[in-house]
Order: sequence, then structure tokens, then C-alpha cells
Amino acid sequence: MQQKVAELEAKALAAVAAAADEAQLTELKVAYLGKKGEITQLSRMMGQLDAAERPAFGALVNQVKSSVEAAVAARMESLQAAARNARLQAETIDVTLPGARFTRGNRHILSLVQQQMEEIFIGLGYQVVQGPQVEYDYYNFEALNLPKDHPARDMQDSFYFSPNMLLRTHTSPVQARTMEKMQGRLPVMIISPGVVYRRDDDATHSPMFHQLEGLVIDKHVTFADLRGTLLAFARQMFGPEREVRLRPSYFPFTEPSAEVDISCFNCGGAGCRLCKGSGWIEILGSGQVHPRVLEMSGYDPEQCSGFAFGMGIERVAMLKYGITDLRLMFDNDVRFLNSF
Ligand code: 2NM
Repeated sequence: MQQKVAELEAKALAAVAAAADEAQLTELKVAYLGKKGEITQLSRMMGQLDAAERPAFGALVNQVKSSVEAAVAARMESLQAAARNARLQAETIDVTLPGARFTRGNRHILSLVQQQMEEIFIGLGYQVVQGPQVEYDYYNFEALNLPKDHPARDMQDSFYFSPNMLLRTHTSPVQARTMEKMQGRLPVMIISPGVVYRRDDDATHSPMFHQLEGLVIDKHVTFADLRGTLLAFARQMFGPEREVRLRPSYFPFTEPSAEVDISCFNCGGAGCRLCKGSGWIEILGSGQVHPRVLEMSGYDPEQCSGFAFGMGIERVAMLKYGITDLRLMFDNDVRFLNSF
């Protein structure tokens, strides 16, 4: 009996040692140690033995079971290690190959230019102020001295939500709101950059575009201050050689008003295609704040004065970076966007 058990153990251990792969080993484990496995079956033979022999035989079977189980576990581990090694041998990694390129995005051209413009005015002492894009007719027009029959107030020219609410057509309402909030305190020195909306859509006009407007109010603020400020801006934005030229103009919220040109940075003023031969490039509108605008927002035009100016951020970006079509900035072609 014991002889048979020893032979069975030897046979099992030899088979386990010879198992070629994990699948085969699993089959052997079932064949010997499973519910109906040969070693498991040994316990059944207990019945044929004398009661006195049973404990020793039971112990022997248990010991064989353990030894075969241990052998299966050891063989399993070594087969798995071998398989892992084979896999690692096969997959050679060339550490000198270039890695996957990480493509980093960048800010939109308009954000970049707006930030550059803000930084110039911050350097001159201005505060950056924002306001709502959905605006009351009062702040967008009324407080800025635009008469009821002004063309911009026409339903055809602006985006209205109701008779007294619309998408702002300029950022001037931010100045009106700021003046009102300041309750006559001096000085006021703000810029309001941001998006504005007009019912225009062609090669040179987008229904959504960006403006940066500025407002200064204090005692004795003059047209000379306006000119010096815009000259400083022009030189920081377009080069230290720039000059500015003011031409008479008209805006309802300023009196007097002026269009401001900068000397052409492409030809230095001699005349070229960019400046259409004139040597000057129109860049912004400006003027002394109209006394009625000051009054409506709580400032006494007898005690203080101010200047204001406004320019299109798209226009500044196009000039500075030589962009010939406004629409490129809104098409979102990454080949264009990534080039700044
Ligand atoms: C421009 C041109 C001239 C302007 C005026 C004001 C305010 F609120 F003070 F009246 N804000 N912006 C202004 C003046 C804007 O843009 C071409």
C-alpha cells in the first residue's frame, strides 16, 4: 500500500517537473489533486485498512498531497517567470527613438495683443475695468450723449433683446458705469478692453469684435495730455520712432474729437502699400469728454475735465502682425492660431 503511494508521488512529481506550460500544469493539478484526482482518491482506500493502520496512512497521504501541491506551485512560478522572460526578450525597446511629441497650445492672437495693450496702459497708471456684454440702452447710448435718432440706436444696427437691452456696441458703457460708481471722485484713469457687437458682417467687419477704450478725468486734463498719452502708447506698441497726428473728427461723447494716426512703421512715413502712400495709419478715435457726459455721470465739467479714446484690438493685431484678413482671427484654423 505504502509502496503504491510512494510510486504515485514519484509519478506525480515527475509529471509536474516535466510540465511544458501553464495549461499543461493546470491539467496535471486537476488530474492529481482535483476532486476526483488520483491523490485525492487515495483517502477512499482508507476503508480497506485496519483501524490501527489508518492514522499513519492518513498522515502519509496528507504529506504526499502537500509535497505535490508545493511542487505544482513551484513549477507554476518558474513557468510564469520563463514566460515573462521570453516576452521581455522579444520586446526590445530602443531608448534612442524620439519620444511622442507633446504639442503645446498658445494664447489666441487677440488675447496676446489685448494683454500687450493692457500692460502698456497699466504702466501709465491705468486700472483695467470690465463690464457686462448685455447692456442697458441707458449706459450704451443715453449716458454717452447719443441722441435717440442716432443710427447706432437703430434696431437694424445693433443686437437688441428688448427695447432697452442690447449687446453693447462699444465698451464706453463701462466708462459710464465707472464714472457713476466713482461719484465724482478724482482721478479716474481706466481702460476697458473687451468684446463688442454690431450688425456688420463682411471682409473687414465682424459682428463680434474687440475694443479697448480709455478714460481719464481729473482737474486740468488737456488735449496735450491726450496727445502725450497716445504717443507713449504708439511708441511702446509700434516702435520708439513713431509719431502721432491728430485730425478733427466727431463723436457724440467727445468735444472736440480727433482721429489719431501713427506714422507708418513699415516705411517710416515715406509712403508704402501698408499706409496707402500717405505715411500715416489711422489707429484710433479720441477726444475731450463731452461736458454733458461728465454731468450725466456725476462729474462737474466746471471742476474737472477728461479725455477718452477707443480702438479696435483686431485692427491693432492686424497692423502689428501683418494680418490681411480679419476673418482669419475667427476661423480657428490652428495652423494660423499657432503661428503667434
Ligand atoms: C472712442 C472715441 C472717442 C469714448 C468716450 C468715452 C466716455 F465714456 F468717456 F464718454 N468712452 N470712450 C471714446 C471717445 C471712444 O472710440 C473710437
